Amino acid sequence: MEQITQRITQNLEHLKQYTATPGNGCTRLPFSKEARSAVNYLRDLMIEAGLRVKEDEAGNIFGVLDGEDPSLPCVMSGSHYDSVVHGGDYDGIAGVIVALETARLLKKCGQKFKRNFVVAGFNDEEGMRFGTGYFGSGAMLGLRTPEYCRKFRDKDGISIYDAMKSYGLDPEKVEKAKWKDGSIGHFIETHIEQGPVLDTHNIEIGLVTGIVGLHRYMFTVHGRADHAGTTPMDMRLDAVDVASKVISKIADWAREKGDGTVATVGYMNVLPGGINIVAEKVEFSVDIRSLNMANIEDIAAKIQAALTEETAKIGSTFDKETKLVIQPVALSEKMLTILEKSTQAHQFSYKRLPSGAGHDSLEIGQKIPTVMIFVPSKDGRSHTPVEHTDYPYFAKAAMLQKELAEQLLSE
Ligand code: HGY
Ligand code: MN
Ligand code: MN
Repeated sequence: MEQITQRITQNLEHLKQYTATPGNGCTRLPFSKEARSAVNYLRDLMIEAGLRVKEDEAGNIFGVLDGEDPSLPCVMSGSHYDSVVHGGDYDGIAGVIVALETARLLKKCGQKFKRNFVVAGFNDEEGMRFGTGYFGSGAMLGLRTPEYCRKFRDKDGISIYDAMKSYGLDPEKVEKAKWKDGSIGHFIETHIEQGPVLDTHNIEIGLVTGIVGLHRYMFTVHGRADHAGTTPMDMRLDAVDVASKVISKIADWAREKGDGTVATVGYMNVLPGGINIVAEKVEFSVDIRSLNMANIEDIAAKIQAALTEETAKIGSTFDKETKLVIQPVALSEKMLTILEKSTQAHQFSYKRLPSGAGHDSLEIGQKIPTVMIFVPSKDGRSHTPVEHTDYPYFAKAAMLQKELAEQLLSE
């Protein structure tokens, strides 16, 4: 356990430097130089671990521990290497390192398994830059096309397509990232919980039963720029007045569901943004999540109706860009049961729980038997520089992953 903890610590401590905001959290956006540096380091680690390395046309990196029969569906484990802005040092990337450690432990068994074990480092799970999400894991499933890459832009108007080209990838070939149907038999992901449950109850391991569904939108409310002093209140087309009337209701619409449904306005932009100018435009994001898709659809419909009503009152309009719609997913009971037995044998404290965060497992679990292991987030904090998890928890997850993988690889 000591040695495992030490290797994981060393790798994650090294990765902390690959951020665009040193001293203010991890900012490792897709197709950035920080992403490139992190992938280069992952490549070195995979080679050092004796894995066969390949990078695909979507910016994903894979390390393969070859089995006897590579034609059999593989066992894959991993997570994402990108981050949010000013995020933590463990979200995603820790799962890639735990998967790599799993490969090291499997290799140390000294036997050749029937199937390949594949370590995956996915690109752009967060959707932080383009508002979308699960770009790399979606590409692996054949869900990303050149048209998709052209459609979504970041705040500077740069499309995924152009960002890929500047990174040295050919977006016209993004569909080549698709793995053959049936070639991935099982997917395992370790991730920090990013919530308070494990830490509050002093529990070491979370066995994730399911992951929430999500809707993500970017709304634009149109108004008219006017002088803030001379324009009478009843003559204004004030985009902030309209947007704020609707935004102020969204959190309560989620609370009213009373079942863990959440809704967040994380991004707002007022244009032209002058202290003495009536707002011409307001852009704002909405992220709605629930294990019950009907709740999400209901809140989305309420937002649409409220914006229609409020803009009509002042004779203006609004636009809605749908960034992401994904169903909730139930994770593999077969793999959960195997993990549960291992966890009990090691006498690790554990709890079954759902995930309020989306993950690559949310995308992959739509099609492939998938399981997630959570480790505690200190004070339940994440997507912030204070995000922290004690390293021994990652070692325990790696030990559990290795035992699960051993069983699945020998089937
Ligand atoms: O937003 C999320 O749930 C995850 O961190 N991508
Ligand atoms: Mn995240
Ligand atoms: Mn994550």
